[in-house]
Amino acid sequence: MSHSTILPGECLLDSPRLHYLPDFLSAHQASDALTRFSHELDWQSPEIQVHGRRVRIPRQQVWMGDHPYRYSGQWFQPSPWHPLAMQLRQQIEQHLARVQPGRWRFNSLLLNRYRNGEQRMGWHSDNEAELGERPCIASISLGVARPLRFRWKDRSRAAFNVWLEHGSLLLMGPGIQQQLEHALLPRRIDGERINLTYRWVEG
Ligand SMILES: O=C(O)CCC(=O)C(=O)O
Ligand SMILES: [Mn+2]
Repeated sequence: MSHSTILPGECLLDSPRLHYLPDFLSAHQASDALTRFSHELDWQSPEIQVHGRRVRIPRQQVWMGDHPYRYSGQWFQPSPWHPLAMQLRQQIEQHLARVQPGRWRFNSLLLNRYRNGEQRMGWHSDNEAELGERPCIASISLGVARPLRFRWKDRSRAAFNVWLEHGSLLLMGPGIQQQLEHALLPRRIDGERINLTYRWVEG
């Protein structure tokens, strides 16, 4: 049986696996989470080193988890777990345990906040050494829908967009970070969006 028949939602790629569940959270749960995270977290726009220059990231972020995390060559200390972020982590883990026991586990979370369509994240893959050999990442989106653009590193196939809707869950399975890059490009879209990417970081 293929994953797409076990797990509700849309299997966008089978191998490596990219799976999209549009209604992972109810509309009410998603809206409540958007309000709470935008008000209750200490959002920061740190400076990072890009081609030898210090530039402020064009979005806000909060890192939560059990270990320090390296991002764009810089180490970040995690904030304590917000109870709602922990609850959503358990909701994802319980959902995945039913379909793939033992495969998915998360001890860290990067939250990104894009206040408007100008705010963005450039091309990258989440393949830092501390994420392990074949990282699995679960990503919840809240607020205005925006497209996450994917491209193959070897350009063997066409780039494509995945529109990440309010309350959706995107699962990036083993191989996705090795074979593809992704970006949240600027768009003429009004409204705020918050994204939660749950990861496993080796301690
Ligand atoms: O905002 C998004 O959906 C993308 C976030 C992302 O790629 C990341 O946190 O590594
Ligand atoms: Mn990413």
